[in-house]
Amino acid sequence: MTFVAEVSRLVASAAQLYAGTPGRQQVDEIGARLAGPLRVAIAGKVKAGKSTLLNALVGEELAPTDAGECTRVPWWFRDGLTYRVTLRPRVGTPQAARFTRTDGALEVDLGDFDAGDLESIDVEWPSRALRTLTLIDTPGIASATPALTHAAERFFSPDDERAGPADAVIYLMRHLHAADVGFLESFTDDAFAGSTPVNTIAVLSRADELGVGRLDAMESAARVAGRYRQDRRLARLCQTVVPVAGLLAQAAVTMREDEYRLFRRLAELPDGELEELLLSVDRFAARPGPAPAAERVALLRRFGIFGTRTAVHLIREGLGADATALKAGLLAVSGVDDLRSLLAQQFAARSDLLKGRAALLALADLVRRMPVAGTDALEADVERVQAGAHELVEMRFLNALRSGELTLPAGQDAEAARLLGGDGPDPRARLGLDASAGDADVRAALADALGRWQRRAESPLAFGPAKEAAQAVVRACEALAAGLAYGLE
Ligand SMILES: Nc1nc2c(ncn2[C@@H]2O[C@H](COP(=O)(O)OP(=O)(O)OP(=O)(O)O)[C@@H](O)[C@H]2O)c(=O)[nH]1
Ligand SMILES: [Mg+2]
Repeated sequence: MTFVAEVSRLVASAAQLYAGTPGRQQVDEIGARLAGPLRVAIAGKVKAGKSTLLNALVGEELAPTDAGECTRVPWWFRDGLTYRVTLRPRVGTPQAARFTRTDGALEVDLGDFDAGDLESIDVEWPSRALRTLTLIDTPGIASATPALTHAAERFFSPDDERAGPADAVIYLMRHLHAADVGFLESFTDDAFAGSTPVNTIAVLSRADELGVGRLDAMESAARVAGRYRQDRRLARLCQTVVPVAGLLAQAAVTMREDEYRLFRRLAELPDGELEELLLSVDRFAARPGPAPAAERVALLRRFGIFGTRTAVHLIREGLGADATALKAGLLAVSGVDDLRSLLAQQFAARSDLLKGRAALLALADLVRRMPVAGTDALEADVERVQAGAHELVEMRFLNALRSGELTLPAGQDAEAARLLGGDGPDPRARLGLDASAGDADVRAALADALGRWQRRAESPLAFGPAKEAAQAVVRACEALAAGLAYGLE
């Protein structure tokens, strides 16, 4: 039985045990969460660019963004059949909310509620991007406004539930700061959510600002992100760190024809004149140039100086022959395409595992808080699955390797981490092969890896955790081989 099927079976027995009791609703919620899309929260300090990045990922300007402190309550964005916004108060029943969408972001009427009264704002929005991932925009941590920090803390570590509401986290930071490390530590602290670096990706956000709007800003940002990846503290806490210019991504994905035309006109200006205009926002607005000043300012506000410069550069290089081409070029430069592939590879591909693990934690928590007849046996079952599921064992070893808690003989760490799914769980990523590698190559590489790790697992010199890790790698290879035999590659 697959891991997720096993977890579903446990949820079904819990539903029977709790029938007719107050615990039943919680079991239903656990079941619904297991069946629904993976829940990914976007977290970080105030003004890290969380809402902007969320919009870029959804492909629409939905979440309000602002230069002032903006997101006061967690906003959930899920795919739905209709457009609907629901307010979930901390006390009392959820209520439908009126909303408008005039110039971009949603404006939600809170009615008689204060933001502080709400646990969350739930937005259902028909969207392809939200079909595989439910995205949650969260208030900033380490805010000067204690109420916001509390709102973020309440979301990530609710007192009544050990498993927090998010299955995975995209953590935004502008520069590495003690508060970021503190937050990631608390999120990845086993004592609370059983969370691990496997479900956290860090983003070096507002990356364009690192280069003060220069064309090579993203290259500077990539170097900084590279340094962060080498930072031991961060390596223990997240999968990887990638630079993203969220503002550019948000603007590019929602680019209009008139904006494209204005970029073309800017691209036709003589070099010196354009550079003069782009020296500062004020100049861009004040000096005469193509199109009315208000239109130019609106463009600059949406794309930023870096985005505007990049758009003009791409057009001049012949990479923006039409709006679609320019959009694709800008999205690639923004880093959001790379982030999207990482999300697919690291989160979506192990969605069942991450959701199943969250469901086990929630079940374990429920049976402890609200024991009823029969929950003793259920608790033991949950523990058995938690301890025995190969997918979870893999994840534990992967985390131990990443955190440096476990070290293997020279040179074996990287291969073990890869085979355990560190670069993504699909067979080619595990075997370190190109995505285009043929089946024969996959089989050959697998046989090779299996033989090598079997010898290591059985070596009389191997003992303790290193031996167990080698056994876990062998088991991972065997699972791959079984998958290939069934044509599941
Ligand atoms: N230059 C630049 N500005 C950005 C970027 N992302 C966001 N911003 C700007 O930064 C400000 C804050 O952006 P938000 O997306 O609202 O940030 P947030 O983290 O959601 O903020 P809070 O909800 O208040 O915590 C806005 O003025 C954005 O336009 C970026 O990639 N580059
Ligand atoms: Mg926000």
